[in-house]
Amino acid sequence: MNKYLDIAPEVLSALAAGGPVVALESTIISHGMPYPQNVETALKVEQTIRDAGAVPATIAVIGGRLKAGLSRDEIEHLGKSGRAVAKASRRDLPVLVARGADGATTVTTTMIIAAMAGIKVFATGGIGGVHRGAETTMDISADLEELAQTPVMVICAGAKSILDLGLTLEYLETKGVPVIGYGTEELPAFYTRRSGFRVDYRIDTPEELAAAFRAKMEMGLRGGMLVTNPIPEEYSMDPDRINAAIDQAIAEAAEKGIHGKETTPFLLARIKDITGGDSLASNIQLVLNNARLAAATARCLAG
Ligand code: PSU
Ligand code: MN
Repeated sequence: MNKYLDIAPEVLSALAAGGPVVALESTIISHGMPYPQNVETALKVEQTIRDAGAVPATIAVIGGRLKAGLSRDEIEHLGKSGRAVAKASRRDLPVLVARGADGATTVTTTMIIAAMAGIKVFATGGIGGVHRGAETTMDISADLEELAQTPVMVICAGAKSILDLGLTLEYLETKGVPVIGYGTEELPAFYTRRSGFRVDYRIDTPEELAAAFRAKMEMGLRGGMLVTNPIPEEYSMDPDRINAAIDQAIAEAAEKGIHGKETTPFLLARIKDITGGDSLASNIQLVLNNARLAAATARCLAG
């Protein structure tokens, strides 16, 4: 085992028995949602995974240790600290670990640590991607590069239209990342079920998700797989309303000169404020929905 990695006992025994484990990220806790809903959601997501017969492993960097599986206190600590905790992407891990610091893991670093621990399935809300205007800012999330190189299946609700969804799909195609629609031919756009962009393949069962991922690994093809699972209809938002909020948030970010790793957290927080918390309720539901699919898929991969 990697000398920097701590696997929680429950996670370790599940992995040793070849049982189903689902990784969860922590930037969604510290930077993606406000306190206390972030902590409540993180614990509810863990419970949802347990109820579905798998073991949750929330991932973070705590005191310089890479953690697969957090205690309640550690989740509470990340949730309370919020944006005061470093948002840890691939480039941040060396210094955070050497300093013994804390870090909230993005999709990128959650994939890295999950792969180190031997966890194959990871549930989250949304991934980073190619930002609108990337042709001049070059703002492309490290999440896309990680999907290209690290063997973890990421189950999300698509991506928010804070991103250029068309360019994000082009990038994933270039990097050889399969983009799957769960029960849909269309890429979901996080708060809404539709985006107007097609995914590569529609898959309708956890069994087939597991089979495709197993085939990818057994062929020795590098990288992960992106599963996009539409938000349940009853929680989806009005596209005009959410898109207006997103446009406003992007305009404010440009005005304020927000850039680099601050961009995504700024936009997420503004969208939540502009929509008066309705987007948060949808966000929580889609994460729970992804957790259920991830648990079912992890069980197929284990069985
Ligand atoms: N998009 C969301 N919710 C999130 C994030 C993105 O809808 O919580 C977080 C995830 O942790 C993701 C990270 O990996 O932001 C991407 O940040 P960046 O765009 O700076 O790469
Ligand atoms: Mn970026």
